[in-house]
Amino acid sequence: MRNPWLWTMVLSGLTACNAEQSTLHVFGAEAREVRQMALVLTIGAVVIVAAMIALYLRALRAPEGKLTHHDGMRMVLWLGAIGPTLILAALLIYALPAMRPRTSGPGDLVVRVDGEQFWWRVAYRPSGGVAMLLSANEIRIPVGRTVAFELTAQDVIHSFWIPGLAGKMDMIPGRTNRLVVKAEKVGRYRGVCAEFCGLSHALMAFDVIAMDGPDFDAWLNRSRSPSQGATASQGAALFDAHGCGACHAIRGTAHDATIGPDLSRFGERRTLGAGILPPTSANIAAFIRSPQGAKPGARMPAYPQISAADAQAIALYLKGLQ
Ligand code: HEC
Ligand SMILES: [Cu+2]
Repeated sequence: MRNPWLWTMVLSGLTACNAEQSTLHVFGAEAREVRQMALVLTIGAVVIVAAMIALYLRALRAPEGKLTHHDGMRMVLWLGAIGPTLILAALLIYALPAMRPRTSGPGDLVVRVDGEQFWWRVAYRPSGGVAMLLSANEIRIPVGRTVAFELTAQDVIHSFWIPGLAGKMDMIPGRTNRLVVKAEKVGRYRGVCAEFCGLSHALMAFDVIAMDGPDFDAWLNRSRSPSQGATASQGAALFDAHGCGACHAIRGTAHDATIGPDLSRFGERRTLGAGILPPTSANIAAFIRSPQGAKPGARMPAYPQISAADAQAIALYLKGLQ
């Protein structure tokens, strides 16, 4: 404890680690491979650096003139050319299998995710000709089943990264990239956008909820039906009156626009504004009146003309959508 600053730095660094968004706490085979490789690389680097230090100390202690020019050249050849070539070749051979794209079959669940400024459009496409289901900012997947993410973007390049599940994959306008994963553990994990995409790039996250297979099927079936809570209320009337339906969809109502996030089951989501705020009615009301206050550059118009009480009523209505 001689240097309190050092300890403060180390400890505050550790508080940034949590199991929800971590490459060390994995719940998928691909992420496990990445972690394994990082471990091998770290150990290898430590061994090499330790060996260099040992060599350096030996050289310091050796009597002058002990090393001939020939010895020096031989060392450069081994440590500078042959050694690195062998190490890099071994690493390449070790890493090649991990680069093989994972295969997915016709029966797998396909989830299409579009990167938007600054949120995620999610579409589930189960096999067997079952209708597609739209959602946003939260992705549910079944444990133990292969899930193929089809990733693309509407505006600029984003990157889809669920550290606990797999490596990063770019989302590129006009192109569909595939990321095939299989979750091994039930739980909630966090994903983020890993490619700078504009003002609110750092405010673009999502939750991944890995569920038991039967729970997932039941959830998917339930989600297709009209949104519960979409009944006549003051909030519903205000939602209609202010034209929110021009951009948002709520299943079971007349609103089916796809410009903004689908709100059909908004009340079920754990976050507001793509992973950034807890969805309390106060936060939702503030977001409606000033989306840019929470997310600079957000593509939703501000509604300062809506009174705080009316915004609260809309928030209550939205929270009830399941
Ligand atoms: C011009 C299109 C547009 C209109 C009109 C609009 N929104 Fe939005 N809304 C968006 C976009 C785009 C986002 C995503 C913002 C982001 O996270 O970057 C959004 C996000 C939201 C969210 C957060 C959704 C989530 O998953 O966290 C809520 C809630 C919301 N809007 C409610 C409303 C309400 C209520 C109104 C009417 C008063 C409204 N919106 C009008 C485009 C619109
Ligand atoms: Cu992004």
